[in-house]
Amino acid sequence: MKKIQNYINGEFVAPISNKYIDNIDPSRGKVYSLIPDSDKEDVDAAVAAAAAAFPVWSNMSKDKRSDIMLRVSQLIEERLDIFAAAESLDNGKPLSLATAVDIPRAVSNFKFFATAILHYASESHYMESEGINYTTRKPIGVVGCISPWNLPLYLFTWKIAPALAAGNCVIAKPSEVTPMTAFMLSEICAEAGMPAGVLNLVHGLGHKVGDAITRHPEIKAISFTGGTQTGAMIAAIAAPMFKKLSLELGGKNPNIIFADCDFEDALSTTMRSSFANQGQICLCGSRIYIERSIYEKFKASFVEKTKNSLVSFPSDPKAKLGAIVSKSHMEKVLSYIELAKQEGGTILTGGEQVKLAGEYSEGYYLRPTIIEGLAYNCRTNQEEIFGPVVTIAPFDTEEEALMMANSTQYGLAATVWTSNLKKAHRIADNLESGIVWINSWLVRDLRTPFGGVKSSGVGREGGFEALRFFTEAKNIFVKS
Ligand code: TXE
Repeated sequence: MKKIQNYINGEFVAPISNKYIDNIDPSRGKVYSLIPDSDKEDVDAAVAAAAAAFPVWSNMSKDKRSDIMLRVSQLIEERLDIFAAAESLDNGKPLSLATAVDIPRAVSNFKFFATAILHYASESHYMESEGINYTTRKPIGVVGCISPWNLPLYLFTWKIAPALAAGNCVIAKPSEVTPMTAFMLSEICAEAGMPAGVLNLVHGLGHKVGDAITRHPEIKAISFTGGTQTGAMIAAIAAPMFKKLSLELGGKNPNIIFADCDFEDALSTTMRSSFANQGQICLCGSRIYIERSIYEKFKASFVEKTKNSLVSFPSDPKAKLGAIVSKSHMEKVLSYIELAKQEGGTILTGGEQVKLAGEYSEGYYLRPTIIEGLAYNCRTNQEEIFGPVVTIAPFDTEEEALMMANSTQYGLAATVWTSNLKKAHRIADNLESGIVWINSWLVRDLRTPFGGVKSSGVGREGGFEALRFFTEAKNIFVKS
């Protein structure tokens, strides 16, 4: 059985404890590889290597750093099919999705930040008759990147690429649920000529490795994507140590669909925003509010399309939904469906497990689920489910739609569907949300600020925002 190794100081090493954790293929419900069960000692070794490498990497010319990172991007692209197959196996997502979205985005993340750093400039502020201020923005040193299981290589590279481009050395921990493609990336970094110690991967459990990264005094900044509760724990530890923090947390995103929308576009995009990646994307819309005059029509078409969405094994080219990432997560999603029933909801379609035949009979599959008849403020409509489960409800006025949309503790993303430009702007302006898509969903321009408000997080990723996060500003005044 394949054994994943930590990548520390340019070498593949076993965890010091020599203990491993099972890595499960969710499409079959079977162990298929082993992950290092690392401890604080492994993190300490990684930090020592990163600190030693920092002078080399941070003093290397931007051009050279950029070249190495572009080479990483190229090597991932050359192996796109192998990476996509590994991602799909590790996570359970359809192979078609990993091939079209996850791995190409990892390629883009490296390419984008490798070139962004060449354009990153710092400011100067001239003061008439007094002098001039100029600002330098230098890398922080050793930084930590902790990523989740839903878009494994996509989100992992979204963090480490800007950190590396800015000249930092990185201690990275991919999710223990989906570590494979990050491991494969470490093989590529060595091949691309990245100096030893610049990127270090320590695999293992959140409460051990993640916690050790959070607590390590030499790690000065932490970029985290994951659950809101975990984010709160990290903040509680890191804040008194005055670490820089970027937290991209959960969402409970509203889709607001007005009667004057392009119906077919709203419908097909809502299908994607509800069930892409089995609903396990922090940007998925899970509360769908539809103007009453088109409610019944929208509901009928949405339910019909959802019933016809094929749930199948990930390598089935016809699969619209693959496996849920783990047994425990599937059980969590099922428990929310039970809660919805207790809260008075009606399951319009789905609501149950799907049993596939043959080798996939033990896999974790759920039918996409639509629920109606729930109060906007019940738990099902307030808590993040993070699965292929959405609720629908009618609204009568803009004010009512906005009130329901803004009623949760979250504020990550929202979609608004209307052909009325003024209304679109008005709603977007009043949504408590870090991101609003009008007549679209998940259109990503890597230059834009990405992140949420309220319990959806702190700070923004993307473009120069990410480069600013991964650098320290110093202002220097010179008297004239
Ligand atoms: O996330 P965790 P989980 C949400 C979603 C999901 C819930 C839990 O609702 O059901 O979070 O998912 C590491 N110190 N999202 O359990 O635990 C962990 O090892 C430091 C939303 O997978 O937050 C992993 O690498 N690190 C989300 C990473 O944190 C710790 C994506 C995320 O794991 C740690 C995923 C600790 N004490 C889940 N405990 C999104 N917004 O994209 C765990 N980790």
